[in-house]
Amino acid sequence: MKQIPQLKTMALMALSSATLLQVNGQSKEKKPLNIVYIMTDDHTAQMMSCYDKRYMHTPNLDRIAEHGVRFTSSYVANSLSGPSRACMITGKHSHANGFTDNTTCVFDASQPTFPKMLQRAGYQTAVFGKWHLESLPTGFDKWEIVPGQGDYYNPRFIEMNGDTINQKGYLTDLITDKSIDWIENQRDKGKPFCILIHHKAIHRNWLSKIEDLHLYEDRTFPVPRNFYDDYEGRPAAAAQEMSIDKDMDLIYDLKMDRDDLNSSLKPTYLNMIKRMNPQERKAWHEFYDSIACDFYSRDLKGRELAEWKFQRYVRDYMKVVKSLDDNVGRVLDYLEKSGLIENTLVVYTSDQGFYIGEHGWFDKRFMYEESFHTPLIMRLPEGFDRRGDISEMVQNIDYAPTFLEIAGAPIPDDMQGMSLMPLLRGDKNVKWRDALYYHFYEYPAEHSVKRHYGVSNGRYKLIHFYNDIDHWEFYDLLNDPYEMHNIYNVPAVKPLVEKMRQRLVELQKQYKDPIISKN
Ligand code: SGN
Ligand code: CA
Repeated sequence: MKQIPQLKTMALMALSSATLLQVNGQSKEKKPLNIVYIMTDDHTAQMMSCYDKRYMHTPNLDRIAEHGVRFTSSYVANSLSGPSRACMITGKHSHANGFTDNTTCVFDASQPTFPKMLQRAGYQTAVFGKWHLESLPTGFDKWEIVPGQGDYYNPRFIEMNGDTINQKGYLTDLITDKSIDWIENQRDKGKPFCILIHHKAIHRNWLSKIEDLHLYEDRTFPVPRNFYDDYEGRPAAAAQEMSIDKDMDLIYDLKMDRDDLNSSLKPTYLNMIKRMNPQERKAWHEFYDSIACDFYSRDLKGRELAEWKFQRYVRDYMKVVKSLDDNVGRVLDYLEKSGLIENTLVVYTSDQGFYIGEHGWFDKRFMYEESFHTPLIMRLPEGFDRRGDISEMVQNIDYAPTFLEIAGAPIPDDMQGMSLMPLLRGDKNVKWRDALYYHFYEYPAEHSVKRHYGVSNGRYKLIHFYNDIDHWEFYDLLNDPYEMHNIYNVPAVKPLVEKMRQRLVELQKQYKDPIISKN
């Protein structure tokens, strides 16, 4: 076990009901900490006002950060849903947990995961919502998941007995209802608990709640400064198929449907609309059909069309965030009202970041900042005084060891993440990592993002695209935060590149990634 004995003792103390905690000068009985882990899908930090004020206000997410911490250098290990979820529950990189991509993998559910270890440490565990690991959840006292990507409207849920049931309502609301109901009525209240609330929101194709359809329609946003990227010196970026201009489907993504028009994704879109009840469908058509009528009458071309698509995309995305933020508010209100908030850690994150027009894109996958980064904010319980920003580089493999330390459970030696507890406690002289490793595998596949691995130390980033390409990129994030200039071949930076290449190989060896870079 790699846990420092002193930390382990402190974590065990958290479980002892006899422990006294000093709060506002008064001694209080210290109860074991509960964990409420809320993870959304494709929610990027640009769309959270606690990170970025350009787009929208997210008052409830901001509540989490205000009463706790905001991680400013939070990253994923492999920017895709299933892989991120596998990294998160195992505390291991993709090659080590076996779930490298969404298209070919089935998660080996017999392997050790933090929910199983929390159960052994005396916790009640539950997960509701998107699971996306192909095998069924293990290590949970209660689970109810959506099949695959899930449906926004009147969705299907898979229950623990294997039955698939249809439910009425909007998915973000339903996942929240089920989660609150489990905490309030179903769990064993004699035990601490850990609940994973896994939303489908804000995943493509951004179907908002009917009540929120009208929102943000009076707002227009400047396109990001690198919206018109020419991908010079970056052949993998040039080869992608996730461009708002070229690949975003007018019908499926932007809801500009008309009876006489077709697209490859139109049948999928129509199936989604079919899930709505007649009133919902009517309101939907009333809203989008007039926009479509106006759009087709204008026959936009070139940059005008690209920028029009960007505005529609941003507005629809924000509408889905709005109901997510409302539902996060419902969870926080419930925890406050029930008094549970005092000894509950609330974590909010996403399975990865997302492009909001940067490089002209939607989607994720690349090790470039917008999709390598993922939001991470935590509302801290009583006794944790740390507030504000934590700038150390953290990764989604760190969540599992963090939760184990909170529960006073041993952290297995082969877990590759680091517990965030020293950062949350504000320990002085914390010895933290100086670089992060990343590896993306899903290619050939949708959006055509080539396989790559890389290392980032926050200032410099080295990426190797491989498989049907052999191409290196090197970025100076301080001078080129938008990653527009690949300076890999600039002679003056050669020593820096070599240093980062060494670090990359060290990390590949440390994490035992069989791909170890040869160059
Ligand atoms: C779906 C989406 C993709 C998306 C993947 C992975 N296409 O296949 O745009 O990249 O999911 O997303 S769609 O036509 O079905 O909307 S992930 O977050 O689940 O990894
Ligand atoms: Ca995702």
